[in-house]
Formats: sequence, structure tokens, C-alpha cells
Amino acid sequence: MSGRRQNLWAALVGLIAAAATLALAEVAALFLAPAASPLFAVGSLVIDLVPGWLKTLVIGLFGTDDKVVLLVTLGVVVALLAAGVGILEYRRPPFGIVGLVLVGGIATFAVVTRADADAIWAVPTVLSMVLGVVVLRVGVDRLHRWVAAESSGEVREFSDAAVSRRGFFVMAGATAAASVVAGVAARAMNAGTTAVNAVRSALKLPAPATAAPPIPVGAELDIDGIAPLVTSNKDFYRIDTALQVPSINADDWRLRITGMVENEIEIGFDELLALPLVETYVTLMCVSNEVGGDLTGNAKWLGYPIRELLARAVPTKGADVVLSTSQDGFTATTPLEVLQDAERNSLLAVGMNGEPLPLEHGYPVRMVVPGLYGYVSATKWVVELKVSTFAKESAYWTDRGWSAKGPVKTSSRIDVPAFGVSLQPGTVAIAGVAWAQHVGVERVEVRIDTEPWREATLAEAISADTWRQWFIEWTATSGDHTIEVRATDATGFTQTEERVEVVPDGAEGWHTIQVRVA
Ligand SMILES: Nc1nc2c(c(=O)[nH]1)N[C@H]1C(S)=C(S)[C@@H](COP(=O)(O)O)O[C@H]1N2
Ligand SMILES: [Mo]
Repeated sequence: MSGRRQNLWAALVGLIAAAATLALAEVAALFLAPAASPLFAVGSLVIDLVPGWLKTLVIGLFGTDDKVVLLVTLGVVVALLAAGVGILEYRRPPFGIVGLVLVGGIATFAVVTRADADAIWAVPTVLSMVLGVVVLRVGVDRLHRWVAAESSGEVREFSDAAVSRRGFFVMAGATAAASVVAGVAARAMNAGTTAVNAVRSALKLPAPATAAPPIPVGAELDIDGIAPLVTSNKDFYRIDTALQVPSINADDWRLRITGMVENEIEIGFDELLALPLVETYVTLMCVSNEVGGDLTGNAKWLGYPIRELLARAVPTKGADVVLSTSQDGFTATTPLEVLQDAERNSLLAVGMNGEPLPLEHGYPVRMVVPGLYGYVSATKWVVELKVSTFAKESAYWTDRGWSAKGPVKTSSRIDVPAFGVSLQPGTVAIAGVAWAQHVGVERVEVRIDTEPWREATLAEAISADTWRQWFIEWTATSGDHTIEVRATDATGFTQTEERVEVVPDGAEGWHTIQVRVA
């Protein structure tokens, strides 16, 4: 057999050893915790380690598909490493085993450093690594036997070579098949959301003590292609660092209020639901939203005002921040005064558009704070609020170069005409949304080419905490045109032209589109 073909078979042995390793790890993680799965732990570690600029780039390029990109990349890297390990073990034993143990060591490190990880979480990875070594050794031995038998004689039925070749294939095939079946099944069960989803579907949220006022007539424009006034749960953007959506049993959920408070408080899900809940529309914004981007959505939230819980806890003098922590270890620092503001419904939310929170939007409980970007306020799967000081605390994104405070910047976006749509001369609608959260949008203006700015018609606002739709009618003429938009908020501030990148505290600049009229 040629050296190259031997390498190919050795690489296959490496791949099968990796498959067996990952499969057993998934099965073992089933019995411990989904987050003990090494593949996902390494993915989470990568998410925590990649520098901010790279993350911004990936989100910029792939949007909310960033996690798929990460998993595919990780898969390719694992496959390449596995092939290398196979060839090494075949050519230069025991360096294949050394390589496998090194990779396993990194995976073990990743697992035990996850938020709320237990040392015992290392067990699936270590155990599966042992299996991986065995598969690697047995596979490589069989390959050697086959190669040796073949070089010493012809391959005939029942010859040594044929028998040892069959031995190699039976071992490789059986291990590969078992790994795929066990791995896929365990992963499906590990995703673990089935049981939690069933509880969630059965959950009946109480009626709000204070319902959201009905949406004003004329708040939603009837224009094709404009973002709906209320974003459906399934279309709501999702941004988080969780490679696996935390699946929390609502019965086990508890929130603790700790730190600089006179009374520490702990509250469970049923207790929370028994409190007088408030319903309110709030538009949520991601600080990574580019000018014209779609990392924003508007929903009707149901929850309990955080200021009421804080009033019970009684923050002590000098406290100026609340550090919120999610079950999976994400943190955010929110100014205490914003959460205590009686004029602003900062919620511990349990409902989104009339349903319990979807799992990926924070089930069972998340924070929603009008006027602040999500990274400093909207903690999903929240389990602790620690009252403290900005001087003492930093949080997930502020540790990565983002600003400590993140008030939402006044912005506007053109939704219609959509990119690439062919336009005819005549009357054309230009429309979109604008927001100046917790302040309110006062005016939206549109400019075509170098003409003077024209004032757009604003739809009614639900409140200052939500975005507002706008439109103008334009008599389009043949040719290429540039359309720009800018908003002015209730403080009199008008968006400025200069482009500012999203890092460290949100993008700035006028959304500008090019259109061609036939
Ligand atoms: N636990 C947790 N909560 C989180 C995040 C996260 O990574 N983990 N990301 C925050 C960011 S950056 C934003 S913009 C919002 C997005 O909320 P959504 O996914 O429901 O739209 O959630 C916030 N809450
Ligand atoms: Mo965000």
C-alpha cells in the first residue's frame, strides 16, 4: 500500500477516534449537565476569549448566524486535528496519543471553567478521552497489521491480508456507526430543552395588574416592507454568548438580590408571578447594531418592576450599580438610579408578546430596561442582582472594551424601498422606523440627493420607550438616487452625519441607501 494511502487510512482512524470521544462525552454529559459537553464548552471558551474586534467582525459578517459559523469552524478544526492525531499515532507513536490528550486537556479546562461548573464536570471529557486513546491504538494496530499482511502477500479470500483488512474495516465501521448513533441521540437529549419546553408551554401567565394601554390608532403604517410595529417572538433578533440556550426549570429558578442592601432577598418563580405584574411595550436595542441594521425589536413585556424589589432590599448609601448575572455566567452593570427610576418601567420580565419568554430570550426570567442597550441591562436567564458600585464591578462586555454606560442613541432606519427592489418613476413610499428610547422621537427628515431635507410623517407613538414608524411620498424620477434619513429627539438633538463605529457605545451616522429608478 502506498504511503499516501496509509496516511489516509490513519487519518480516518483519527477521525473515528474523535467521533467516539465526542459521542461518549455527550452520553456522559447527559448524566451530569449539558454544559459538561466538551464541544460546547470549548465553543463557549472561544466565545469568551475571542477579542472584541473579531467578534464584532463575525457578527457584522454573519449577523445572528455567528454561532453556526463558530460551530462549523470548530467542527473543521476538530476534524483536522483528529486526522493529524491519527497520522501521528501511525507514523510516530505515541505522539498521536500525546496530541489527543493535549486537546482533551484543553477541553477539560474549558468545561471546568464554565460558569457554575463543578469539578465533576470534567468526568465526561476525561472518560471519553480514555476511550479515544483506546480506539486510536486499536485502529492504528489493525492498520499496521493490514499493511504488513498486504506487503507480504496478495490479497485473496481468507489470506492474511484479506482477513486483516476486514478486521480493520469492521472495527472502523462499527466504531464510526456506534459513535454517530450514540452521539446524535445524546446531543438531541442534551439540548435538554424538551422537558423545559413542555413546562413552558403548559405555563399560564397571570393577567397583568397594570395592562399596557391599547396601541394607538395610527401607530402602525400600512406600508409593505416596513418593520412591523410589534416584532413577533420568532422574528425577534437574538444576541447572546450562550452556545447552548440555558434550559432552566422555572420551579428551580431563584433570584437573589445581594451586595450593598439592608435586606438580602431571594424570590422564586411562583412568588414572582404572584406579584402585581406590569405590561409595557419596550423596544430592545443591541449596541452592535450598525447604522441601518436589524439588531433591534419591539415587544410587549410582562414583568415586575425591578425598583419594587430594590425598594424591599433597600440599597445602602454609596451604591450606584446593579450587577446582574445570568445562569450561564453573563454579567451586566446597570446604573442603580435607572432601575430605581419611578418614571421608567425596568422589568424583571416573564412574558413576551403574551407568552412566557421563549427559551432563547431568557426563559424563565430576564431584565428589560427602557433606554439602555441590551449589553448593560437586558440580562436573560437572570439569577442574581448584586447592588454595588461602578468602581468595584465590571461586566462581560465592559471587560471587552465596551463602554460602562450604554444609553441608546437616537437613530433612524430606512426599511422601504428595500435593497435591490426595482422602482418605477412616479409615487414611491419611503418609510422606516426611528427611536430615541425613553426620550421620544420628535421629527424624522429625509433627503433625496442634494435636495433640501423634507419632514416625514410620523406615525403615532406607543410611548417614548418604543420605536416609531415614519414615511414620506416621493415622486421618483428615472436615474440613480441617494436617500438619507435623520431623526431628532424630544431633547432637540438631531442625529449627526459622521459615521461612528459600534464599539464602544453604539453606532452613529445617517442611514443612507442608493436606489435606481427605471
Ligand atoms: N444571559 C445573557 N443575557 C444577555 C446577553 C447574553 O449574552 N447573555 N446579551 C445581551 C445583549 S448584548 C443583548 S443586545 C440582549 C439581546 O436580547 P434578545 O436576544 O432577547 O434580543 O440580551 C442581553 N442579555
Ligand atoms: Mo447586544
